[in-house]
Amino acid sequence: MSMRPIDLSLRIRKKALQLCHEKGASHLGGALSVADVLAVLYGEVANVNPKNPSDASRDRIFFSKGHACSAMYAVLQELGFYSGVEDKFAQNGSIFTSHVSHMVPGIELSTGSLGHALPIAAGTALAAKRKGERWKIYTILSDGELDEGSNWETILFAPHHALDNLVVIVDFNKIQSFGTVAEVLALEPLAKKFEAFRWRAIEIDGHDHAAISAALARAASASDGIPTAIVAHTIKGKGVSFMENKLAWHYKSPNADEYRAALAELEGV
Ligand SMILES: Cc1ncc(C[n+]2csc(CCOP(=O)(O)OP(=O)(O)O)c2C)c(N)n1
Ligand SMILES: [Mg+2]
Repeated sequence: MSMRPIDLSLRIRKKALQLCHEKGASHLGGALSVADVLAVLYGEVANVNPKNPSDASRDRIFFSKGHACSAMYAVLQELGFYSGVEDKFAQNGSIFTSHVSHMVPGIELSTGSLGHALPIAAGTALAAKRKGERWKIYTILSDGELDEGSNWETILFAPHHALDNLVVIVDFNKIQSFGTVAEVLALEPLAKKFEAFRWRAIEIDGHDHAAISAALARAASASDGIPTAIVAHTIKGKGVSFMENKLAWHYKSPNADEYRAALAELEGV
């Protein structure tokens, strides 16, 4: 794949905004925080094929924070996996459900009940190792979902099985649904926790495309038996000043005025 991440991230943000506005959907803040990670991963790094989404040699990308589906549906449409998501999103009978669905081409796993993708990703990574496969397994987690014990079981499991083909990216935007991560259940020092569990931890600014790219390159070249965790420091609502770091934009859907103002800001007009 190659689409310039700088263009792709803007297109993801605009499409996520549009989907949430037009269909009255939630979880825009977490879609905006993960847009740059998705833009670099899909635009520059991942081996995925829109013409053959189930190609056996593809990289597997598990989007665990399934509530932020607007960003995922946007990036896959930009890559050409399908068209017309604007009409179908969040409609009765549509495959474009308001948490990601595996019925959608390019989505590996239906998620939304937090804490499920990493265990499945690790099992996939173990199977790939045993079969001598060279493709990679990426899992995008939210920070709030690290409250789920299933993740920590898997964080223990992966280095034990030398799963250096497994890459976790944590969208560390510091906010969950009803409060900050620090208030609800503190995670820091998160990178040190991964290291204590024998992971390679790389801490980056999750909006810096060069940093995301370098971290993913380092993860992809690993052959030392150590899984990689990229702790991506991000801002919930990134790109729209009145949404940034605001808890309300976890659930709020932009009304017409908010949509216009947000779009104008993203377009720099
Ligand atoms: C198992 C489970 N419990 C509760 C929820 C309800 N819920 C939806 S989003 C969310 C947390 C949102 O915060 P975070 O996980 O940090 O996501 P992000 O900030 O990336 O949007 C919760 C608790 C859920 N989806 N799954
Ligand atoms: Mg969060």
